[in-house]
Amino acid sequence: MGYTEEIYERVVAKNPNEPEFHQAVKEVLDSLKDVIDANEAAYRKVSLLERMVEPERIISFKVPWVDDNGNVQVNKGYRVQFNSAIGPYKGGLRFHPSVNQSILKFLGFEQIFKNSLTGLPIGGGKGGSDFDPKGKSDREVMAFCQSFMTELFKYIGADEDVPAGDIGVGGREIGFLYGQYKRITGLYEGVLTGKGLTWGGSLVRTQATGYGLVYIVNEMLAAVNDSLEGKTAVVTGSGNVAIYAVEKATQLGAKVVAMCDSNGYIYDENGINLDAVKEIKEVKRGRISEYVDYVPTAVYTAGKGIWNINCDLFLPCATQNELDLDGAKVLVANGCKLVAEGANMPTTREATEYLKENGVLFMPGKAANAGGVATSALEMSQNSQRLSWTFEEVDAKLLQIMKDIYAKTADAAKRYGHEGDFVAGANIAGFEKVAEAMMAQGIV
Ligand code: NDP
Ligand code: 2IT
Repeated sequence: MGYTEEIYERVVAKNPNEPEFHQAVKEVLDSLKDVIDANEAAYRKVSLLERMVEPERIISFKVPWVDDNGNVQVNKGYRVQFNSAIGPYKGGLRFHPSVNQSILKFLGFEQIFKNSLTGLPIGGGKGGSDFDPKGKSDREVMAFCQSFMTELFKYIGADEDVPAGDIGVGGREIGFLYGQYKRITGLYEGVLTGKGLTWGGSLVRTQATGYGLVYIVNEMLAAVNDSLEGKTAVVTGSGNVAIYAVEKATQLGAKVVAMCDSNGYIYDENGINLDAVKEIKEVKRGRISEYVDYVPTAVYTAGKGIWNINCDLFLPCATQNELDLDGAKVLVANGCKLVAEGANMPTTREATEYLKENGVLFMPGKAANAGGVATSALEMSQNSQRLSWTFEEVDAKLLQIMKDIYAKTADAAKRYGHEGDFVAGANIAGFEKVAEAMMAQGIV
């Protein structure tokens, strides 16, 4: 048995009941096989892989808070500080009822390689809670965030661990979390990213993940002498990543005809009216079904199945494992040319393999959605400098970072004889930098 297979078996044996974590580790280790085999003795000597698959630290804590009826609620809170070889831990906080240790470990593990790909000095981490912000009042969300930070503040800091948003955590939550951090510590520092523009946030951070996704899609198409112009796209989800992916794809000439949330999907043959979606989701915090009140010619379908809509480009931007093999088969049968992951691990392993085998250009999340965390790192730079850059400056840097990620990913795949396999390329390129740093820093 090779070193990568051994490590995978060890991960499964030592971390039972963590299927999402197993899935993320398997994909990375399978991609790294050639790289590891070429350096096996050196890596084994320092147990590089054993150390890489074990989080440096997992903090888990109780989050008690009082709801609007005066009842005490208790949620679980976590921070997974996975790897600090190339910089302070960096990664989002997710508030969703499905959150558990397996999901946060998969996200933290992915974040190590994603953050490496950005070329910026950030390590990998992730955190969150099983708290569900849906249907809660602003006061309840504030009470929860203040209680969450009252525990988390002990473990984070501008040079130590810098959380940000993810599912269920946007500008409102980051505001409440930041206020509490500042009140407890007395520090006005860049300890969170995704902050508001009047209190240390960066222009373009809100748009960054969605814009970055479309920038890398543009690179993928340009490499085959094609472009977004005239393409029909389907974007799943209707949260932060999805909304700004639709905005940029539309600006670059594509027509986005469908979006969804966890209840169902909308189809608008004339192209999504994004102002309506922004009002429903960003202002009213409503459901995507309300879209038909704004555009009566659009069609709402309850339940899953957005992949049944014909498209050239499919951009999953909702959550893990949302696209399975059956969905992938429908996409291929309908002539879909490209899938790029705005979400983290939205495509199951079987679906990913099927898409690649059938000639669909496929960009994995750790490359395709890295624009968000990259712009978070730019926010950290601005906070350290005590300066704010213009929209144009940040956007130009984001564009360049996404071009570099495409180039690194394509190049690493080619170097190891997997030309066009961006899953292999992203994992290899992300791994190389982290491995070099870990080898240099001794047994820590
Ligand atoms: P939001 O909370 O803003 O939006 C999430 C969207 O996905 C909502 O439309 C939500 O629908 C939908 N969704 C969530 N869970 C499910 C589910 N179980 N089934 C179906 N739909 C679901 O989150 P983001 O847009 O920030 O995040 C989306 C994805 O992008 C996540 O995978 C996240 O990890 C990833 N990501 C986010 C980054 C960021 O900067 N925000 C950066 C990189 C990756 P509903 O409202 O019904 O729950
Ligand atoms: O998955 C991700 O990369 C994020 N949720 C963004 C993390 C960040 O620190 O900006």
